Amino acid sequence: MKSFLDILKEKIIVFDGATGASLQTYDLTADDFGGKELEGCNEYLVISKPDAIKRLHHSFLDAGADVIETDTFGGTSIVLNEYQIGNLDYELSVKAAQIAKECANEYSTKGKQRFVAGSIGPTTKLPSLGHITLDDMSESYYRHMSGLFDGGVDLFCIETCQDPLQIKSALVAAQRVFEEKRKKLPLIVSVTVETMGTMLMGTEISAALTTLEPYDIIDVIGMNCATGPKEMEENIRYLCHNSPKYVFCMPNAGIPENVGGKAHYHLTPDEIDKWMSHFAGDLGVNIIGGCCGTTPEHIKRLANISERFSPQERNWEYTPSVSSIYSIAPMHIEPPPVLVGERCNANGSKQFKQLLMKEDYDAMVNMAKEQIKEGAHILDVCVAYVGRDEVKDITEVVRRFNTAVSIPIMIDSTEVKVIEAALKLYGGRAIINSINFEDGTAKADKILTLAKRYGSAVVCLSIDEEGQAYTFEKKVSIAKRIRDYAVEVHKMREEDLIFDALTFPLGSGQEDLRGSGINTINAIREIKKIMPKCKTILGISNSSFGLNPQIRHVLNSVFLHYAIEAGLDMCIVHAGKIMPLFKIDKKGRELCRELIFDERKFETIKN
Ligand code: THG
Repeated sequence: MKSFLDILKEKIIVFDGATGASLQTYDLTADDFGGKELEGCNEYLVISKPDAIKRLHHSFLDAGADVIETDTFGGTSIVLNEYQIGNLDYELSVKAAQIAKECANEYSTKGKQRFVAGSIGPTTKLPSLGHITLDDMSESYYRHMSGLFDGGVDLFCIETCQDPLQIKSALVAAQRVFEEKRKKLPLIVSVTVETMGTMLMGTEISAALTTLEPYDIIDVIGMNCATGPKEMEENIRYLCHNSPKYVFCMPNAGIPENVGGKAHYHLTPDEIDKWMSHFAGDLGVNIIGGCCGTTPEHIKRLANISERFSPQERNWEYTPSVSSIYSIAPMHIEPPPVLVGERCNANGSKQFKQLLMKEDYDAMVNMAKEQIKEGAHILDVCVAYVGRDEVKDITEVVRRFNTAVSIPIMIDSTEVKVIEAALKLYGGRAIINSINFEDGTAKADKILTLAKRYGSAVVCLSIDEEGQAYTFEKKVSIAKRIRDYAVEVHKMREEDLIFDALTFPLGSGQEDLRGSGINTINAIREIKKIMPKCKTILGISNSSFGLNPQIRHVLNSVFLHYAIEAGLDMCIVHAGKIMPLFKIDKKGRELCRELIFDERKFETIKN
C-alpha cells in the first residue's frame, strides 16, 4: 500500500463532490436528523441516519473519487453548540471517520486506493473580528481533529477558510494532535476566495500563500467553494506559479443562483470537465474535486481527467515575504531597501508614547496609516514602556492593527509573553524583532519555537553572552552562530532569518564607537557573502542619536546608502525622512561618509 503523499506525486487525485446539496436530495425528515431540534445538523446524521451518509460516500466512490470527505464540516463544538450538542464533538468526529473509512475500504483495491479526508470547516466565527480567541478556537479544533484522527482518517482537509487567523488556530490544533499522536497526517489547507476576489476578511491569495507557506505541516494549499472554476482561474494560476506546495482546487458548480428560494448551481459536467482539464493539464493542479452543487456526474468527469493527465511539472518561484491579513511585503525588493516604519514605537516616538499613555488606539492606527502613506512596507510595533503592562498593550494594539493596518508588522519586544500574545492575534505572517544570545540560547529557544508555531520570520541581533558586538569579527561570528543554531536546532529556514549587525550612534563623540559604522557595513557585506539566503536589517536612526534633526536625516540617509551598497535588505526608518543622495549637498555627504568610515579629520560633529 502506498501513502497518500506518494500517490500525490504520481497522479492527479480526485476528491468527492457536494455533501450538503447531495443530502438535500435525499429528502431527509426531522426524525432522520434525530428530532426537530437537530433538523439540518448534517453532522448528527452519522448517529441518527448513518445509512444516508454511507449512501453519499458510495455515490462518490462509485463515481471514481480517490478521496471521500467525512461528514464533519461543522464538526467543531463551536458549530455543534448551535444545536446544543457541542459536547458530542469528539464522538461525532470519530464516528464520521469510521463510517467513511469503512466505505473507502470496501472500494479500495491495490490498483486504486481510496482515502478518507477529515473535513474541517471554518466554523461560524471569525477570530480576526474578535468573535473568538485563537486559544478557544484552537481548543475546539483540537477536540474535533483528535476525533477524526482516532476514527482513522488518512488526512486532514482544513477547508472553506475565511480568515487567516482561523487557519492559524486550526494549524496550532493540528500541530498539537500530530505531536501527541507522534504521527503526522497529510494536511490540506483550502481557502475560499469570494466573488470580490479576496477571502471574506479581505485576504488576497498572495497573502494567504505567504501566511501558510512557512508551515512544514501543510502539504497542500488550494481553494474551494464560493465560485465556479472560471472565477478561480487567476488565483489558481497564481498558486501554481508561486506555491512550493501541492495545489488543490475544488470549485462550486458555478456561482449559486437563487431559483425559487433555493441555491441553484448551473455548471454542467461538460463545463466542469473543460475547466478542470485546463487546471490539471495546463496549470499543474494536483488535486481536483467538487464543492457546492457538484454531483456524482461531475465527479465521474474528474476521475476521467485524472486518467487523461499526469501531474504537470510546475516551475514555481516563491519570493520570501511577510504578510498582513490583506497583502504581502517581500523581504527583499529591487532596488532595496524594504522600509520598516519605525514610528509605532513607544521608545522611538514621543507622539506614539503619549497616545499609548492615553490609550488612544484610533490615533495609533492613524500613525500606522501615515507611515504607509510615507512609503513604509512593514511596520515595527513596540509598546514596551516602563510601568505599563506590555502584554495588555500589545494585545490592544495588535488586535486593531490586524484588521486596520494593511501592511505586515514586525513585533518589537524582548518579552516572550508579549511576542506570543501578538502572534496569537495576528492573522498575517509577522516578523519577530528580535532574538539574541545575551543569556545564551534559553530565551531564543522559546522565541524560535513561537516563530515555528506561527510561521514568523525572525530578526537576529549580534549580541551574545559577552554583550553587543562592536567589532567586525564579533558581529559576523555571532550572526553565524545564531544562524547555525536556528537552522539546526529549530529547523528555521535561512531565508526567514534577518540579521542585524547593530547600529550605534556615530556622532556622539564617544571614542569606543568610532569604528562602529564601518564595522557594521563590513559585517553586512560579510554576512551576505557567507549566508546569501539570509536577510539583513538595521535600525538606521540609531546612527544619528544625539544630533539635531536636520543633521540626523542627512546622516541616516547617507549611512543607509552605504549599508545598501554593502547588501542591506531592510531598514527600520522614518520612511518620510529618508533623502535620496542627490538631494544632499556634497559637503554634507562627504562629512557623513568620513564619520561612517571613521576617516574623521575633526573631533565631533557640531550640532
Ligand atoms: N534594530 C532592531 N530593532 C530596533 C532597532 C535596531 N528597534 C528600535 C530601534 N532600533 C529602531 N527604531 C527607532 C525608532 C525611533 C528612533 C530611532 C530608532 C528615533 N526617534 C527619534 C528620537 O528618539 O529622537 C524621534 C523622536 C520623536 O519622533 O518623538 O530616533 O537597531 N532590530
